[in-house]
Amino acid sequence: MILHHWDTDGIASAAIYIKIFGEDTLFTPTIGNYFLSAEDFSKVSKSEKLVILDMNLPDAEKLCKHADLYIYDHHRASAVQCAKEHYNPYLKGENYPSCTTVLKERFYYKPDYLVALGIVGDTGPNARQLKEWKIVRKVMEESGFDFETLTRITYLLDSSYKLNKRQEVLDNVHLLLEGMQAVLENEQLNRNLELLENEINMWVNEAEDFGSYFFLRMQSEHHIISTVTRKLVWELGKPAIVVNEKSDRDEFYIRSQDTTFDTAPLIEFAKQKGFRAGGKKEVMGAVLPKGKGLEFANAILELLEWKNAHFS
Ligand SMILES: [Mn+2]
Repeated sequence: MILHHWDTDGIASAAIYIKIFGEDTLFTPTIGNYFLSAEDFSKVSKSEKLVILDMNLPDAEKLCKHADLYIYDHHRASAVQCAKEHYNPYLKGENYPSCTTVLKERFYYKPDYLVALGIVGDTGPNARQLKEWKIVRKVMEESGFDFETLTRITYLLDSSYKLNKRQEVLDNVHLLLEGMQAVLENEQLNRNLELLENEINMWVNEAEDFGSYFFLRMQSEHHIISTVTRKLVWELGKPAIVVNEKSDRDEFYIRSQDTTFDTAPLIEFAKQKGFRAGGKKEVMGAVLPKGKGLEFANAILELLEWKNAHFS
């Protein structure tokens, strides 16, 4: 079984793995959960061999009792000792832009559109600054698609998880294996995107400018907090803090383009408070109990010493 992240990098990683090793059962956790629910755990633990792509699951150790575990990832993680293989350059202190570049290195996979889309999906316009940009550039030259079109493909693939369509996420792996044109022409994904773009733009427009950063308090049942935060940072060029108040939980997101910014102490802080939190150097997401979002945002602001502002 292949367990993969629900985003473009996770979908492209699963596609690469299938291309190398052949067909396998696909699984993605309940969307929004960066861990396995009891139900997910029981489904996953029935397989003999489990390959985890582009996810750092906190309960990975527990899976070793049930399955041979192989992990390929690029998120912040600590070594899972019981795994047959845990290949994550982060364990050696190296940041890789995508899981697809991890698979490329580990299996000597020839860089193609799958590797490129993983990079574009996870890094967006920052891809141009990476040493891996040459992979993306080559795909652009050979396909005739410009960067905007590659970005659109990642948005189309990501539209499924954002609208909470779990089966569609899995279906997208084989759709992507048909090629980039097949994704661009897929009617369902295009309908998804139109719906999402309207909602995301609405929230981005409601963000409050606090001078050195943006703050947004939003209410959406869709998985769009990370997109909204990225859009604020990438299009308006300032760090952003976003709180999303859902029916059953609050979500928190912070992102900055400042190269000196590191979320490590923030993640530590959130975990000490008993919340699920994770991310990369420039971004942190946390899931909070319902009604705790604003309080947490204020605590983070104090920790960062950005300004004396108080969200209310
Ligand atoms: Mn990734």
